Amino acid sequence: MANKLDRRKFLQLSALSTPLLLSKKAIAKQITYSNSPIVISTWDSGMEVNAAAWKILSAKGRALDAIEAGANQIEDTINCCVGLGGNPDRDGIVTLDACIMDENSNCGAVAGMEQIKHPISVARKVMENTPHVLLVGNGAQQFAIENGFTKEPAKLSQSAENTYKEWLKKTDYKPQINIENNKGNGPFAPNFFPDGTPNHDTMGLLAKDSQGNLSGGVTTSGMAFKLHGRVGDSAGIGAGLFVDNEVGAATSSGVGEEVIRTCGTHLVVELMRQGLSPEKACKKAVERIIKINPERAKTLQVGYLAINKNGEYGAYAIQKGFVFSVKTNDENKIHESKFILGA
Ligand code: SD4
Repeated sequence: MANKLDRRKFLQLSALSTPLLLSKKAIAKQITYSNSPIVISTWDSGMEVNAAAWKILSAKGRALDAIEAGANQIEDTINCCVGLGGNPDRDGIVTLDACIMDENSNCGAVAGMEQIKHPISVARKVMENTPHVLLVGNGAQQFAIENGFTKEPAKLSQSAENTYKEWLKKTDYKPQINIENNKGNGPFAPNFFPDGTPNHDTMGLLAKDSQGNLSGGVTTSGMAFKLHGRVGDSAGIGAGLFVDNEVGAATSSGVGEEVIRTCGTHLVVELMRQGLSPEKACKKAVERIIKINPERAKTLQVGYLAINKNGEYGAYAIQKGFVFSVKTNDENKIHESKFILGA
């Protein structure tokens, strides 16, 4: 009898205490993770971008501020693919796309904007100072000037100028979208041009701050030698960037048309919501692109990069060659993304 009672008591007690123990464990895990800031960025150029963002994150600053600082770092650097030194469109004009999103689902973007050095900061102003999400072209530039940004001429980096001149010689005046004619820069870029100039690509970055909040941003001059007026995924919330503070965040690099077609980063975040790890979610989103048109996918590159609420991260690409940079308290390095085709 005594035994029976003891056993019943024990069962009652454990029924009560198990959820308590479990939830304590879960909370402890959350607290550990939420105290650990992290920033991840597309490409190897993300190392310097992460360093700029880390100054803010390590001082317990807000992820959104870290994103802007990181993106500004590369916008200030003369390179082929971001900012005013970036690759021009087929008419030789540099047009910039950028977007930003915070932990409260606030977002802002600019597209096809000319002669403004920091499109990510203009995107942030769109988010904070207007009821809108996206401003384009002259309207975006006008808004930027009204908000204190100065107009300055684009100055192509040496590599952007060289490849544009080469492209003019060989091209049919067609935008380059596939692997065959896009080896010199863009989504199939080697990390360095033959003359040693860094060949950095579209910058997408995601951060979690010490409060556990997520934010993200993308900044780019877009696909090299695109049609004038073409806007890629990098200005598109749900395409080049998506953040859901309950779940995670994702960004993309590569042929924007494929990302837009599949609402790529929104898809990645929704897959994480269903329980997939960042890497598995990125892989499924890449598979979606391939499934839609396997032949076309063979000629294209798209890479996804994602982080979840716990600070776990992952990436996946269609082809070999996509790399990303990670900075946490414990690591500061470049990772190679896994890929599907040609494996
Ligand atoms: C675009 N996604 O304009 C950008 C280009 C890019 O690596 O990411 N290139 O489509």
